[in-house]
Formats: sequence, C-alpha cells, structure tokens
Amino acid sequence: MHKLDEQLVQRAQRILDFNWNGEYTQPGPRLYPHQWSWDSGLIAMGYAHYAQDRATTELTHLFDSQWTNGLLPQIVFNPRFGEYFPGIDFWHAERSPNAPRESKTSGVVQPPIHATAVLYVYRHAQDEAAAKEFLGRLFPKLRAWHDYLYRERDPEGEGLVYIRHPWESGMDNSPMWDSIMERLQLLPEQIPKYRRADTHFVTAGDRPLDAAYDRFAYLVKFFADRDYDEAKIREGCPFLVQDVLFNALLCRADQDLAQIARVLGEDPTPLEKRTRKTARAMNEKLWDEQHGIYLDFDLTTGRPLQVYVAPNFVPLYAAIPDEGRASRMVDSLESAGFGLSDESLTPVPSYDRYGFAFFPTRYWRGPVWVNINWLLMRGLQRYGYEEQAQRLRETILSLCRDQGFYEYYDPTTGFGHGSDLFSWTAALCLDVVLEDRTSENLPSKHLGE
Ligand code: 2M8
Repeated sequence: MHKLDEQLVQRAQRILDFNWNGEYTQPGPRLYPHQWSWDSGLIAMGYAHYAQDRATTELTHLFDSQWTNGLLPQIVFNPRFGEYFPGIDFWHAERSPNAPRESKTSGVVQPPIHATAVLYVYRHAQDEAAAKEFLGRLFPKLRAWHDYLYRERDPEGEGLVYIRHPWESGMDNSPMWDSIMERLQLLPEQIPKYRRADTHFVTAGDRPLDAAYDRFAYLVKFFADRDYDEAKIREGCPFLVQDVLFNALLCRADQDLAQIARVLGEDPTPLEKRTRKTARAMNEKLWDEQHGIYLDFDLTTGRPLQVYVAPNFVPLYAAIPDEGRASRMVDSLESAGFGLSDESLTPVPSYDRYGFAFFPTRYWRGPVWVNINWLLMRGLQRYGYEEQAQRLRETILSLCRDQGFYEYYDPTTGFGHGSDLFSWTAALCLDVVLEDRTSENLPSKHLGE
C-alpha cells in the first residue's frame, strides 16, 4: 500500500477507536453521543476490514433494541449522555406495546442499509464459522426489519415504502422537505416545548433552522400521541413520502438479504421477487425522464417532489435503472448542477448548486457527504463508469487527507464542516483505501425489467 494511504488508514482507525465505546460507535463525539442506525451500518463496513469483532458487536447492539414489530429504531440511547435533543423522555417510545423494555430508543427509523452491511462483514470475515454464526443470528432480525417496512409502510402493496419524518430519510434538512414543512402551519400552542442541543456544539449557521426543529418536534409528538400505532399515524400524518434513497437502499438490502438466505440454505425466492417489485415500482413511479434522476413522491399531494438532490442517484447502487437510464443519470451527475466532471468544484454537492435553496455549508442543503459519494461511487462502478467512480474515490481520499474526517464539506471551498472526528467518514474512507471489489460481485444487470 502507498505510504500516504497507509497513514490515512491509521488516522481513520484512530477516529473509530476514539468513538468506539465497547458496544457501539458514536457517530461524532459531542454532537451525536448515542447509537444511530444507518451510521452503524456504514461504520460496520469500515470495521469489516480490520475489526470484525467490533463490526458484529456494533450491529448486534443495534438489533438488540429492535422493536417486537420489527421496527429498527433510528437511535438507541445511551442513558449516560443527556445532552441531545430529542432525548429519551421526548419520544415516549414506551407508549408503544412494541418498544423494547430493556433499552431506550427513538420511535422513527433510518435508511435500511443493515443487510448490506451484514453481508459485507460476512464476506470480509477471516473466521468463517464465527461469521456464519453471526449471519444466522442476524438473518431473522433483518427479515423482520424489512417485513415491518413492507407491511406497515406500504399499505397499498405498491412495492414502495413511505417515511413519515425527515429524520427517517437520514437527510433531515434537505430542501426536498421544504414544501411539506411550509405547508405545515403550526399555531404556537401546537409547538412542543424543547431545547436544542446541536447548536451548542456546531455553528448554528450549518444546522437546520428553528422553524424546521419546531416541525420535527411536532411530528414526534404526533406519533407519541398515537402510541406509535402505524395505522393511526398514517391517517393524518402531514409527512408521508416515498423517498428514493430509502427505497433504493431497501431494494439493495433485500438483494443482499436474498444472498444471505442462499448462504444459509434458506429460500431466497420471496426476497428476490420483492426486490424486483420495488425496482419496477421505482422505475414506473419515481423516474423523471426530463432531468434524468429519480424523484421522491409526496403521498399527501399525490405528486412528485421536484427537488434535485444527489442521494436520488443512489438507485445506481441497487442496479435499479437500465443501461439507458443509468447513462442519463451520469449525464445529470456531470451537468453543471452536480459537477461530477467539473474541476473547479469538489463533487458531489448534495443538492443542485443552481437550485433555489442551495447553501454550500448548511447541512444537507449542498455540502458534500462522504456516505453519498461512496454510494454513488459503488453504483457507478457497478455500471462500468470507472472514470466517474474514480473522481469520487479521489474526492473522498483528498477531502479526508487534507481536511480530516468531517461530517460534511463545502463543495465550493473543500473545507470541512459540522462534526469533526466523524465516524462514517472515517469508516468509508478506510473502505475506499482497502476496498475489495470482489465483495461487490453482484450481477451488474439491472433489476427493473
Ligand atoms: C443527522 O441526523 C440527526 C437526527 O437523526 C441529527 O441531526 O441530530 C443526519 O445526518 C443523519 O443522517 C445521521 O444518521 C445522524 C448521526 O450522524 O445525524
């Protein structure tokens, strides 16, 4: 390995060591002290290369707090840390008969990358027997997680699941939610009392506005008032969206779950059928022919959300578009708004930089995120766009090398912002250096036919 790469690997490992607490990895040391669901999946993929025990402990700890109906919570709280909003008491997860009694969690979910992470860990394992035991232990939990999503979040059986809070998307401050947030006119007495903690740790200018937090808090109370009963929530919830990133990762995770089933000698057929159904539904309902990208669908208005964000190219990672559409997506990624081939920019801005709400340093409104770049890099590799994937690879490495491991980066200056010592940035950077392409040996043929 090149000396510079070796140093980068050591630096990345030191970040993960620092944030590891014996049971899980804090996403960022001050801003995010608890365990976050999709962070853990991404972080485990980094550990897969050098700390298998940690990878399995991390995912096991998360799934230990799975609800009895299969819901995998966005946050598993560590009661030792009080300073995070919303904390344990705000959620009232205990009002649900499904919430765990032994541990404290939030009552929303995050993008389902877990089966993908579990398979990744298995494929990199040195100890085949231990890895197979882990696979066997996690398989029913992963199946219950995906079944929950299709059962509770896809009541019409379309093959597309909905999210019901911006936090469920993993990109809560995205301009994608602006029209919904604006529509949500609240009277002062409808806004729950709360105190933010995030702006104590990072500059308020990088974080969501208070008006957004008012609505985030309102939605949490809405769920708790309905005891987290999905049928009741669905009836009047002002935020119900079929999100592209979420469904693309679910489709990919179901492909990986089918692969896990095969390894364990279980029947993969129902999972394969389901993954094809989701791919087909995304191609039929969410594709935007004019702009060469997939769009989220707002179930309240019955219309697509015409907002162009980088995560909406992630269907490439799940092999959802056919070759023609993939090539249109690459053109869009190379267009001025996303600048994949523009040398004057650090790609990929998370939101079209000519879009009305573009803000290069405000969280999810324009900054470059390493997890999104990584998913796009892997997706582009899958379709054979080596040159474009290489640009993303180099971007991830140079950002980490020059700036350190930040939560996100300004695409116009390359400067790091948000939380420093950020775990998924370190984990994925590590993966990029040590990447073993053979672990990505799924067929590159698309699924949508
Ligand atoms: C951010 O979200 C949390 C709420 O979940 C927050 O702002 O407090 C997002 O970037 C999310 O995707 C991420 O999982 C989390 C922890 O890194 O932080």
